[in-house]
Amino acid sequence: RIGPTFRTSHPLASGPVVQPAPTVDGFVETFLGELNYGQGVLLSQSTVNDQYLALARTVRRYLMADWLETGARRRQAQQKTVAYLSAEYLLGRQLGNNLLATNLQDVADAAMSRCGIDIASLRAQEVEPGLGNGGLGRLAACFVDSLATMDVPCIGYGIRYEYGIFRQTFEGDRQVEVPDSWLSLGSPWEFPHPERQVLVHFGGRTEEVTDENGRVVCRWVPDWNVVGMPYHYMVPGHRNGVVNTLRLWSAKATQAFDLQIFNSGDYAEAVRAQTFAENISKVLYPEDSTPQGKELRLQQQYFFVACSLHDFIDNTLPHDFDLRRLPERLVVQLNDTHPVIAIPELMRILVDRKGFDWDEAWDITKRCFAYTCHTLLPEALEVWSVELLGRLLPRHLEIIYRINEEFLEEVREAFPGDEMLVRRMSVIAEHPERSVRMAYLATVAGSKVNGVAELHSQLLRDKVLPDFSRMWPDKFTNVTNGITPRRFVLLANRRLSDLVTDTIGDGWVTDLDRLRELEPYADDASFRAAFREVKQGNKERLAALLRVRDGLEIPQDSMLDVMVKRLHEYKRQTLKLLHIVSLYDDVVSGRVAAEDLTPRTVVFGAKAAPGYHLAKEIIFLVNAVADTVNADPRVAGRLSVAFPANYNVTLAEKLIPAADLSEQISLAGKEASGTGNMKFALNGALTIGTDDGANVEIRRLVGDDHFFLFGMTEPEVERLRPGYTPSMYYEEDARLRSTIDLLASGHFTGGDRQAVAPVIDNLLHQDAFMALADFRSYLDAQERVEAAYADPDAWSRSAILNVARSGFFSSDRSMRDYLDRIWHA
Ligand code: GL9
Repeated sequence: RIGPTFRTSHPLASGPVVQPAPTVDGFVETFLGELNYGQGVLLSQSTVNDQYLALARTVRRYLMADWLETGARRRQAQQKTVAYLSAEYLLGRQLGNNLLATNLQDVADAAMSRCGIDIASLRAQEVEPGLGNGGLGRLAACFVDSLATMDVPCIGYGIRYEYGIFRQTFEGDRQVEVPDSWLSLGSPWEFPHPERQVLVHFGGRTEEVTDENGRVVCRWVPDWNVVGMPYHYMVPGHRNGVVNTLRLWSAKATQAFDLQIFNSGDYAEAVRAQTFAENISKVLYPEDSTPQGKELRLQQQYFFVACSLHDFIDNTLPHDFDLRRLPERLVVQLNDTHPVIAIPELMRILVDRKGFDWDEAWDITKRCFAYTCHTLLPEALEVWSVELLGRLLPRHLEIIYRINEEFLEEVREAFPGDEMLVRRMSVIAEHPERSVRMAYLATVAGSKVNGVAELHSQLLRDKVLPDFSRMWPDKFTNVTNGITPRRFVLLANRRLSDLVTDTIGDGWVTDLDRLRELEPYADDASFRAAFREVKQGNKERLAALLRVRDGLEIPQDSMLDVMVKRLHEYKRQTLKLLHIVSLYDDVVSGRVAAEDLTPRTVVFGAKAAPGYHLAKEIIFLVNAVADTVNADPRVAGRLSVAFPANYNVTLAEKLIPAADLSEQISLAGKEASGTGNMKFALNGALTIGTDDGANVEIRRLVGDDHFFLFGMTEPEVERLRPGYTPSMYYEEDARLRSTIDLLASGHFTGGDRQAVAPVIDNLLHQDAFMALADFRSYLDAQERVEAAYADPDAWSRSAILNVARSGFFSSDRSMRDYLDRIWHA
């Protein structure tokens, strides 16, 4: 039905793709064309959504020319391509970023005002694609941005979820999840390519058959399938004419389903079967760090991985490509364990479909894959039960068994007589049920395994995969995470960007180390004053937004203290809450006069996984404390708490540039890296943080004097762990006792003690992440913060040095590290 590719020598077929003129006239003409012929409305009849869609499609036209040219150039060049496999991409809004990348911002502003349209209202119309949970998904989005900016051939592969991360609302202070139907008003940035669709199989059984050469080969006889439909997103480099591809797969029922509907007496049942197929890409799992082991999730993983490998091997490489040379043309980066099923899938393609013998296929496979681990929490390492995997992917299970058998032979050779070690290292776990350890499979097959910050990579070697790192010390490496300065400085913080560019030129945007040139200006009083004006402007912008978005009032002239990240016990939002309650307690108990409090506004942003009960209780408590504190005249103008709902990339872009203080207070050894921490430092907030994740590197770079360190170190945590008794801290620290007593009394919950019990009981009797042990040290550090904040000149000097010394955290640098240490592309 789709027909062959057009092959022609017609002169028009070899010319460049013509872009609309990058002038106000050209832009207006294209915009009106899109509005009239694309949307089918007159300007005089158009809604804001019509105008937004037409504007987006106008920008898309400019990008499309570069996308087509980049694709043609890449096909010619035959370079190694990075296939970034990620179940999540937390892209954020596209319009602003794409205008910035194409340098069309001013043209678009002028063009819209010529049409009598306020472009700001169109920007606000965009619903961000929330196709990720948090840091891991946002990291993937930063990485593809950097690779385009560096002109590295990369295809980002993932899933086009129909529903992204849920929209968070609060009802009676409790989180309520609303489905995120982000596609419902139109999705101007994507375009499907049905000619690249892929068939994906599931279920069934395997059998041995004799092939035409008389060899006994294995064959998978699946019993159902779905079609993967690719949707393309353009990933523009920063003003370099490069546009890379993000290829997201959507599941559709195959014709077999249609036929079944046609032939079936039970029409309704047949349609249900169709829905079943399309469920695969229906919704993003909102779990964070605690995989649920659900069958649909494994279906999603295999679905996008199978589509992506097929797409690359059969539709991207030249038709006559010799697959023995695959590692010269492809490197697959596995973003966590979610896409690890790609390893047996590539083996299956090579052995079962392309006729390679096992050893050769294994050699090729090992050279194609590398694996990034993003966690240290043991419960976050994915395992799939053999029962489920065998039922859904019987051939893959066989392949995994054989990989494991040969690997364990290698272990026995390297460490003879150590059967305990063999059992520990086996890809197949026997308890509590027989299951496949995906991180182990990735480590066995991957050419490299990396952690995401120095400390994390070290702990990964020492604690999570110690046997593997002993066997293959050279396999392990570190690449510290990074963030794109385009979105998180240039786009999010126009005021700071202008100040920086006026001072040192604009080279920093693609060479962030040049921010170092700002260092001398930290001692320049007029620069510090300008810097404070930038902060003040960003605070006012935030206040205006929160007023209309959430009906929240945040006082000006107060320290903006921000803790935004997923809600998780290890991140310790409760420690922050205890701090707030202790400040409040100081005033209401009369120990401290309100005038002596440093005026402080604490802003939280956090979603809890819908099934994570304790996290949801913590959200409730934060909201309850916020209500009480904000309504109490005794602390008015001195302490306030804001918890805007539905923290996402769009809100982050407004919050982070306004922050004075960045809260990075996880228990040491638990936060693999963090990336919010980097965004705050680059936007001139000072960090109060533990010795954890990338905080360690931030502190080393910005200097001890410009970072508020507190809490136990990772080894101290491990030493304290046996017999840790949180109630001891309650007994011994009067300030902590008074704080917890006030919380437990029901003061913040209208006298309801029951409502606070889950959080309080957990803190006093479990406290798995040792908030009470670090409480005293945290309060001391907050006092140092207050003392520092009292001297605006010293504070802004520190803030400027944070900016100047954080260039290392550009994701461009992360990408260089991946290229040098892992991809060799
Ligand atoms: C995470 C880690 O927890 C973070 O510390 C790390 O910065 C990011 C990116 O490497 O990866 N791993 C993980 O599962 N999440 C992370 O943020 N969780 C979510 O993305 C929700």
